[in-house]
Formats: sequence, structure tokens, C-alpha cells
Amino acid sequence: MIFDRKQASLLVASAFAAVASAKTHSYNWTASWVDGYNPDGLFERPVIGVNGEWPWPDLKVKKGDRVEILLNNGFETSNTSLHFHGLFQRDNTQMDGPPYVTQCPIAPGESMLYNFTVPDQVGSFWYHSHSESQYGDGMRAAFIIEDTEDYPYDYDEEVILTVAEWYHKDVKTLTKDFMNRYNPTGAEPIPQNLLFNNTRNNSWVVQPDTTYLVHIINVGAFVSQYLYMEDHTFTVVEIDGIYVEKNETEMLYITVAQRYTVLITTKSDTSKNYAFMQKFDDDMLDTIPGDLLLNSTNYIVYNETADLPTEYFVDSIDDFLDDFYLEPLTKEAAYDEPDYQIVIDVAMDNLGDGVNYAFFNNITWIAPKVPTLTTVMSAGEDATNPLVYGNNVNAFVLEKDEVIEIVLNNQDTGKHPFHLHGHVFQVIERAQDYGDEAVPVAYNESAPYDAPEYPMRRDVLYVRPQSYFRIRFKADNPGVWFFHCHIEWHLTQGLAIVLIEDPEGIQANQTLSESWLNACKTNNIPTVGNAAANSQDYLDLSGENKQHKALPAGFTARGIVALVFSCITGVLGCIFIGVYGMADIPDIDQRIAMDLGAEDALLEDDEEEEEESSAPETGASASEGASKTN
Ligand SMILES: *[C@@H]1O[C@H](CO)[C@@H](O)[C@H](O)[C@H]1NC(C)=O
Ligand SMILES: *[C@@H]1O[C@H](CO)[C@@H](O)[C@H](O)[C@H]1NC(C)=O
Ligand SMILES: *[C@@H]1O[C@H](CO)[C@@H](O)[C@H](O)[C@H]1NC(C)=O
Ligand SMILES: *[C@@H]1O[C@H](CO)[C@@H](O)[C@H](O)[C@H]1NC(C)=O
Ligand SMILES: *[C@@H]1O[C@H](CO)[C@@H](O)[C@H](O)[C@H]1NC(C)=O
Ligand SMILES: *[C@@H]1O[C@H](CO)[C@@H](O)[C@H](O)[C@H]1NC(C)=O
Ligand SMILES: *[C@@H]1O[C@H](CO)[C@@H](O)[C@H](O)[C@H]1NC(C)=O
Ligand SMILES: *[C@@H]1O[C@H](CO)[C@@H](O)[C@H](O)[C@H]1NC(C)=O
Ligand SMILES: *[C@@H]1O[C@H](CO)[C@@H](O)[C@H](O)[C@H]1NC(C)=O
Ligand SMILES: *[C@@H]1O[C@H](CO)[C@@H](O)[C@H](O)[C@H]1NC(C)=O
Ligand SMILES: *[C@@H]1O[C@H](CO)[C@@H](O)[C@H](O)[C@H]1NC(C)=O
Ligand SMILES: [Cu+2]
Repeated sequence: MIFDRKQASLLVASAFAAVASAKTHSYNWTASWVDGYNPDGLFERPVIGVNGEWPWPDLKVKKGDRVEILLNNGFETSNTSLHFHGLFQRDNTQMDGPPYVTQCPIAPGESMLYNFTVPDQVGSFWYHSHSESQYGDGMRAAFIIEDTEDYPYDYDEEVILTVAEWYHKDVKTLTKDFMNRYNPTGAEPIPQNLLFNNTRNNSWVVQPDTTYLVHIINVGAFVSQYLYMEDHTFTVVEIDGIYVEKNETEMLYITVAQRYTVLITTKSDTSKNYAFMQKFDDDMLDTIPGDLLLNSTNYIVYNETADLPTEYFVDSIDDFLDDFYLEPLTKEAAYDEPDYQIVIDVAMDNLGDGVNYAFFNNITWIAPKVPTLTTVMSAGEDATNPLVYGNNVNAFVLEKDEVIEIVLNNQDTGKHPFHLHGHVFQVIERAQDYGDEAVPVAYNESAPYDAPEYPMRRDVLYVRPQSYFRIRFKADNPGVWFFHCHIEWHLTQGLAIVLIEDPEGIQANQTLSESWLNACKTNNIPTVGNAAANSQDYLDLSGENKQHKALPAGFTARGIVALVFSCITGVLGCIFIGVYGMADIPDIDQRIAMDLGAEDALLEDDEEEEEESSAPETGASASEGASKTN
């Protein structure tokens, strides 16, 4: 082996031979719109590419390697950022990516260097923009950390497989209609198709008698998918970077941002080809347009001259692998009773501007005036006081090495995949679907329940309708960590909290890079101060970004529907209802009649908003799809 001087000195400095082969992966990436892509084969549109091309490259690295990505913002009007999903970013929370949480958004024409060491993690990860829902337009790819030791399971070939949903319109256009009083129920836009490896009708050419290690990653921004194959099975060996005891299944259910690494062993007979199906979880769609293809057929190709199979049907989609029952290969007993329990209730509702928002404990996340990490770094002793982070950041301060339990009660009728940055968590409990109950079922502390001995661990977990889950982790990674729904529409609606883990440890051990500071400076964002950018008095939050006022008492989403009817001409209204699914609301005419009285109140709120809009727009969200002003 030949070492250059830098590597050789590293070798001397370290007792670990693995470091000797540590590589530096350097990239100079410019994110921008590129024209003329047609991933689903039905519609050509611009996508967000890198250095003029799409898709973004899949990265393969090893633990201990260094990654240096210079991200240049090549957009004309959008900010940007990059998140490495699932990486712990130990002592380096500034590289995690979400704007106004751990960094300033990178302004058009500006850059930021993402520079970090690949942590002691293995398996399937991915990277994506954490700004303005840009990853829905294609700013995303796989990030695989290869094992430096022997892989625990035998395989012959390694393959990446990304899945996602796809829209013909860009996310910014869709967001304007989504975060809108004319969409009072918060119905998410319906995608046009599912993508399989960034295309459709994908042919995966295989060799006979071969075991493939397939990294399956849902890089989508909204819908979960069912995956199943004709006459082949998946053997799950790793989820979200955690090796598990092998589990063989015919069907996977994968939410956005989750990863399943599986073994697929091919047949000896090469005469025939097989279907590899992907199916929308259509429970997540508010309406199902007649022309939406819910099942997409892809191909496992043994013989390129033989016919391709037609759609493969299964009797039931209910028998997918329940990830709750997977058992990690590295045993970690369930943590004991937590030191700190955080109970968060999820709800979706309208605020006084008529728009439908998402809430944790009645708070919709609104970006502070400076990134929360800035506040941590500059607040001195006040950094342990949650108040300095503002009323709309929903910050929780965790002490070093505490065992944290998050109890998440879903008062909404939808499923939501939640992601915790900076950690994997133990899944202590996930209750059944209570979607058919009249009222949501919350976690009941006094009802006895036994956690699994060695709970499953991962970084994205879905909660079932009107149900709850409980997760635990140890606060052993000082940093500022976002916890949010990975459905980008819901993040735009504010479904997030921020965990501030060991703020004193962050202050003592972490230094903001020049490049990080420059991203703030070039976007005119201060690098000191509380959520209101006040650096004189950290407890004075006047001027902070806040959510809209609540709707007047007794006023409901139905009243807004009424407003829609009274404001829009018949034809336009009908188009809108068709697209956004308001037609689903039963007894709509009666309800409009009931709510019409409240219309005036809404209009008043309107006028007030106009006065305020002379102030500069401040409250861009971490997904920044929608502008939220105070
Ligand atoms: C990155 O690429 C851009 C565009 O090609 C170039 O102008 C710039 O000098 C490069 N920067 C570095 C550090 O290589
Ligand atoms: C996939 O097949 C459909 C139906 O034949 C076709 O309309 C579409 O263009 C194909 N897409 C791609 C990317 O090949
Ligand atoms: C980009 O960030 C700056 C600084 O926060 C903000 O003023 C601007 O509105 C943002 N741009 C967009 C398109 O959100
Ligand atoms: C990345 O960080 C390492 C460690 O601090 C440093 O040695 C290296 O120079 C940095 N890379 C760049 C391109 O600045
Ligand atoms: C997906 O695309 C990648 C990159 O082009 C390729 O290496 C891989 O084999 C493809 N996977 C499948 C299942 O077709
Ligand atoms: C591949 O398919 C063609 C067409 O059906 C057939 O003639 C050929 O024998 C097949 N090859 C193998 C190796 O099975
Ligand atoms: C989609 O797949 C499911 C499961 O195989 C099947 O029941 C359903 O009929 C399929 N729908 C269409 C339109 O093919
Ligand atoms: C495999 O998953 C099933 C649930 O789908 C579970 O009952 C079983 O215990 C799991 N087995 C292993 C070894 O993980
Ligand atoms: C949220 O608001 C409702 C209604 O005002 C109230 O009953 C509830 O206690 C609040 N929840 C939290 C966690 O503050
Ligand atoms: C919670 O569980 C306890 C013990 O089983 C039971 O007595 C109580 O009624 C439950 N509370 C609710 C709100 O269901
Ligand atoms: C700083 O980091 C070192 C190494 O990770 C750790 O031992 C030390 O406790 C940290 N200091 C503080 C104040 O957290
Ligand atoms: Cu959600």
C-alpha cells in the first residue's frame, strides 16, 4: 500500500489500522434547475440537478473517511442546504443541514462547505436538501457507508434502489396552492407517479444464483410504498443503518426517508423474467384521481430476449413486515424509565389566516430569526433556558446522558413518519391503528406495558392514525437536533420540534467554521442572539417570528370552506375542489350554511395581515416552501 504524506501522518497518529485507508471524498457541487428531464416517461420538466446534471451521485464511503462537499447555490431566488440523513454528526451539529436549526440558509450565489468525518455507522443513508422542499424536485441521492469489517451476511453483489413519488409540477408551485386558505383541509397534492430508481418500468438485469444486497431507500417526500416481487423474497438485514437478525418477507412497507437493506437471491433458471411491484399507500392520498396508477410494474430481468411480465397481483397487502418486531444484531437492552419524558400531541388545524397548519402541542414550528444553534453558541448560561429559543421553535433542552422518552400522540387521522436527527432511537411501543375510533387514543401512563427486551432501533418511525408511539434514546450526542415529520408537506405546515442536547457541551466543544459563518453573513443573518436576534437581553423575545393568531372561537375549517364558496366563481371553485379533495367533506352545503356567520371574522384578520405585510418577510421555514409571516 502506498500512502501520501497526509495519510501517513494520520497513520502514525492513530493506533487503528483502518484509518490508514481513510479517504477524502471531495466534491464541488452547484445545485440549480436543469431542463428537459422526464423520469416517469410521461412529462418533461425541469429538475434540481448538480453541476448541470441529474440525478445526483450516490456516494459510497467508509467510516473514518472525510467528506468535503462545497455546496454552491446556483438558484436565482431560492436558498439551499444539505442534510446527511441518519449521520450522527458528533461534535459537528453545524454540518447537519436544516436551515434556522443548525445553519443559516445558503443564499443564491453563495456556498457552504460541508466537511465531516464519516461516523462509526454502517449501511444505507441518503442526503438531501433541507430547504424549500427541494428534494421533492430531485435534490437527493443515496449515501452508503460500507462496512470496514466483514459484512455480517453473505452476498455476491451490491445494488442501490431508490423509490419515490413524482409530481409533474415543481414543489414551489404546488406549495402555493397547498399552503393556502383555498385548501383549508390541508389536502396534500396528489403525485402523478411512483419512481423506481429515478425512472419507471425499470429493468434490473440480474445473474442467476446470485445473492444481491439491495439498499432500498425511499427518497420521496410524501407517500409510503408497498414493495413486493413475483416469486422472490426479501430478507431484511439492515434498517436505517442498524443491522438486524435476518427476517424474510414477501412484502415491505417503506415510508419516506426509511431504508431497508435486503438480500434477494436469484433463481437458477434464466428462461423467464419477473415483476418487481411498487404500490402507493393510497390511504395517504386525500383523493385518488381516476387516472392515477396505484401499482407500478418494474422488472427483474434474467433473459433480455424473453418477454417482460405483466403486473403481479397479491391477495392482500396487509402482511407486510412489521418493523417493530425486527431485532437488532447488536443487542441493546431497552432503556429503563426515562429521566425526561417529552409528551407531544400532533394535530392539524387552521389558523386565523385560513391556512391549515400542523402542530405539536398547539405550536406550529416557525423559523426563528437566527438559527437555533446560533442561540446555543451565544447565549452563555441562558442556553439551558428553553425560553431563549422562542415561542414557536418548540425547543426542549436535554441534559447530557439523560435517557429521553418521546411519547407522540397522533390526534390526526393520517399516518406520519417521524425522523429524529442525530440519533437512532429504541422503539418501545407503537400502538395499533385507532383511525376508526370516534376520538384519538393517547398513551396511558397507568396502563401496564412491557417493552421488548431488545427493541428495534431506527431513525424514522411512522405512527398510525389516531394512535401513539413511544421511543427512547440517550442524550449522548451534544447538538441541536430537529425532530419532524418527514412528509415535506407537513414540515412546511410546521410539524417539528427542536431538541437542544447538552448546550453547555456544545459551547465547550464545538466551533463554527468560517464557511458556516459566511453563509449567515452573506444572507444577512446575525450570528448571535436569541430567537428574536436579540443579543442584549436573551429573555426579551419581542419581535420574534410567531404563528398566526387562532381562528376566532367557534370558527372552523368548514367556515373557510364556506369562504371558498363565496369567493370563487363556480367553475374555478369546482376545479379546485376536484383537485384538492374538499368534495370529500360530507354535508358540505349544510356546513357552509352553519358557518357562514363567521366569514366576517376571517375578513377582519385579512386586513390586519395587510398592515403587517409592510414589514420584511422573516419566517421562512426549514422546508421554506411557504413563507410564514408573523
Ligand atoms: C467549484 O466549481 C465552480 C464552477 O465550476 C468553480 O468556479 C469554482 O472555482 C470551484 N471551486 C473549487 C473550490 O474548486
Ligand atoms: C413506462 O411505461 C409506460 C406505459 O407503457 C409509458 O407510458 C412510460 O413512458 C414508460 N416510462 C418510462 C420512463 O419508460
Ligand atoms: C433566504 O433566506 C433569507 C434570510 O433568512 C430570507 O430573507 C429569504 O426570504 C430567503 N429566501 C427564500 C426564497 O425563502
Ligand atoms: C475539513 O476539516 C478538516 C479537519 O478540520 C481540515 O483539516 C480540512 O482542511 C477541512 N477541509 C477544507 C476543504 O477546508
Ligand atoms: C439503480 O441505479 C443505480 C445507478 O444507476 C444502479 O447501479 C443500480 O443497479 C440500479 N438498481 C436497480 C435495482 O436497477
Ligand atoms: C431467453 O429467452 C428466449 C426467448 O424466449 C429463449 O429463446 C432463450 O432460450 C432464453 N434463454 C435462456 C438462457 O433461457
Ligand atoms: C394493485 O395491486 C393490488 C394488490 O395486488 C390489487 O389488489 C389491485 O387490484 C391492483 N390494482 C390495479 C389497478 O391493478
Ligand atoms: C420477523 O418479523 C415478524 C413480524 O413480521 C416477527 O414476528 C418475527 O419475530 C421476526 N423474526 C425475526 C427473527 O426478527
Ligand atoms: C392545546 O390547546 C387545547 C385547546 O385550547 C388545550 O385544551 C390543550 O391543553 C393544549 N395542549 C397543550 C399541550 O398545550
Ligand atoms: C389508563 O389505564 C388505567 C389502568 O389500566 C385505567 O384504569 C384507566 O381508565 C385508563 N385511562 C384511560 C383514559 O383510558
Ligand atoms: C468535549 O468532548 C470530549 C470528547 O468527546 C468529552 O470528553 C468532553 O466531556 C466534552 N466536554 C464537554 C464540556 O462536554
Ligand atoms: Cu406528517
